[in-house]
Amino acid sequence: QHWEFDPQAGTPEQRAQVEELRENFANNRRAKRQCSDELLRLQAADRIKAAGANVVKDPCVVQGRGPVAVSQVDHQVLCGLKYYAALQQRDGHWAGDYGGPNFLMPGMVIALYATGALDRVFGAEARAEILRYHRNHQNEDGGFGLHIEGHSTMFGTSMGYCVLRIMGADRDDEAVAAARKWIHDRGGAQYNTSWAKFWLAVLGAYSWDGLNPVPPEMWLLPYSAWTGIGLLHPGRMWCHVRQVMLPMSYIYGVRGTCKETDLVKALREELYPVPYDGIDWNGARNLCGKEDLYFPHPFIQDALWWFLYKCENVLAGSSLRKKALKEALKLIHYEDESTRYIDIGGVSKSMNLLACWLEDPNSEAFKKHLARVPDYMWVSEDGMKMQGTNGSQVWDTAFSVQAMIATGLGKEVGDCLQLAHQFLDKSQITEDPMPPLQEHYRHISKGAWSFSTRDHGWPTADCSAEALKAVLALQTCPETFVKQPFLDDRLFDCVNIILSYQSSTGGWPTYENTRSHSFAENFNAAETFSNIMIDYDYVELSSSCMTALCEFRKAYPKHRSAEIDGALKRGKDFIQRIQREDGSWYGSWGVCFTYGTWFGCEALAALGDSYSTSESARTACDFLLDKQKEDGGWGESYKSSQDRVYSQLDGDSHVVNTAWAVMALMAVGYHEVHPLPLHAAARFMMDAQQVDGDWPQQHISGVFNKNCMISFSQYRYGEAAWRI
Ligand code: LAN
Repeated sequence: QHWEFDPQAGTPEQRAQVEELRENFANNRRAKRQCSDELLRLQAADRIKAAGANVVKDPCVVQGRGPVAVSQVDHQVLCGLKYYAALQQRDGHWAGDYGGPNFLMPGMVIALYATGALDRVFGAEARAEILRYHRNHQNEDGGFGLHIEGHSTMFGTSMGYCVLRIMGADRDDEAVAAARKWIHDRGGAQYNTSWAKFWLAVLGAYSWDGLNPVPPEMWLLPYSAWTGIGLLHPGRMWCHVRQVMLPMSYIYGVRGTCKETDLVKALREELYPVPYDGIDWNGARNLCGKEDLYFPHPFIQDALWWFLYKCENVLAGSSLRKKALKEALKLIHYEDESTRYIDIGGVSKSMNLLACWLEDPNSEAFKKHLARVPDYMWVSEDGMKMQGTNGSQVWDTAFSVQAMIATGLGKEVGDCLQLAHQFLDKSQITEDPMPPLQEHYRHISKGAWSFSTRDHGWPTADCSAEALKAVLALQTCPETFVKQPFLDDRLFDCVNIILSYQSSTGGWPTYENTRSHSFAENFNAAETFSNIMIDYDYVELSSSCMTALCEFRKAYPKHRSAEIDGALKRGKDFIQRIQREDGSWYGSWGVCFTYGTWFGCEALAALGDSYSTSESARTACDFLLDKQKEDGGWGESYKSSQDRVYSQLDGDSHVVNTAWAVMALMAVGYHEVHPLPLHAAARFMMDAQQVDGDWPQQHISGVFNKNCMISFSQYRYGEAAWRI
């Protein structure tokens, strides 16, 4: 419904409100980059009003320094609960803005432009919203960041530039001119990351000769680890990277390029301060702007590219290439079919769509792809963006349910929880992808949940675990009478997949078992991301899986009990082994040490450790206490994720970091020994709650691959406030 957002819909007052919101966002955009999805709230305005969620704060509680009054906490929690319940969607999930990265929409726009299908997918309103987004997120220096809060980069700016131009902004438009200046001041768009070079080559505004090779022959390498080279087989790489390399290698192999339109010719001239025809493309292969360079290529990688570049003349047009392209297409179609043309993520979606068109512009596959572009789109007050995935439906619903039940006020929102249960029921993946799995490098899926929807269908360890916890909580909570509980077998299937994911280290990875060695990271060609080549074990994933297994064991003490006990023991060893000396854990998917430490503490607590009994728990608490800010809350900057050192946020604390820190401390019982720091934190969160029951949207909270931030707009609903 957000995709179809119609500016003419609603009453005149609502339309005026929309205009005001958008104006406010544009005016404040430098202070607050992540939008708070006001449009979503406006849509739910009637439901929110009916829920009667107004927060009236007791001034004594808010200003006083002593313990917070329980009655006031109850009141504010209830307001938050009613407010949040009113935001639930009709099918039972919670929807939220899952934007943030700035490099996703450009890929889609370029792919659609190249196929000539742009107008079929994006009508005039959508184009206006895409433009609005890009104008809103342009930095003051004229450039665009890798993500909405980041400093300007060549990747963001050159891609943003193409979108502005394709969407109809002309050469002299103020935003266009400022972006062009940013690019020219840094030597031109050839100082770019490999992914940007790829998209520019597709557009015809960069030469394929200026790209390090992405030979499709990689799919024909031997897979066996014994061969040595097999450890670099793409089938062993992290699924996200694999699914990007796949269509990229096909498009590279056929040199899939947009036809030479006037706009393409203009871009060749506009993106470079030097004549396009005079550019030394071979020399440009390894150029990358300093603003973009997060992971410089190791020497061994450049040596490989040099060798493959030499081979390319022989490979292009050979029968081996034909065979490799056929293999790549087979895998592309498999991914499309098994995800109902959604694909695993926003980068590969655009590339697979283009690959299908290149194979046959009239194909069914291409039409099916077009039909599922809207799944990735999201309209908010800052405009229309493309999300990292087709949403975060299961993930957000699983946490929302757990938070609501943790308040002890579940009966106040009984219908809402019932509906959420139905959503989780419908979204569990009940079968594996088409066989043979191994030939397509897929893990089992039966019993799992994906991060977004069942159609998407890629199983994730922690999404399965958190959804399992939510289902168990709903089915065992005395206040929520679930009408149709899951059959035991479905829960057993979920446990089966959780167990199947555990690594020999004792930890849990994201989507698949780790299949290669971190040595493969030497061949990470994406200069902006780190730790992308293989699936690693993470504290967050391990903790989610361990806490889920603990909950499951309580409900079904006899099912695979020895295996579960063993898995938990190995899991605990892993968690303790990766705890840092200062007591913290580095969080890879949220910002950052507060996020990781929350998961670390939850895992310890589930296995019986507490502040008073365990050294690990004690050092973790000491770490967190050391970071508590004067206002009682916690606030961590995304710089922590990039630099891997704790970095305080300037100014006020952040409600999301505060929630994580409070949950971590309470999980291990810190409050039973020292309650006052938690009262101060509670006061901060209560004070931050808005009159309608919501919490403010502050800085961006999610991250991937160390360097790119992503919005998790639902995190702000203050789970900790409810739990307190
Ligand atoms: C996500 C989003 C959710 C996230 C959690 C469930 C929070 C995490 O615990 C496990 C990993 C996972 C599923 C995850 C993996 C990487 C994703 C899919 C993303 C961060 C969303 C976008 C990102 C994807 C890789 C973006 C495209 C960029 C590439 C480098 C291919």
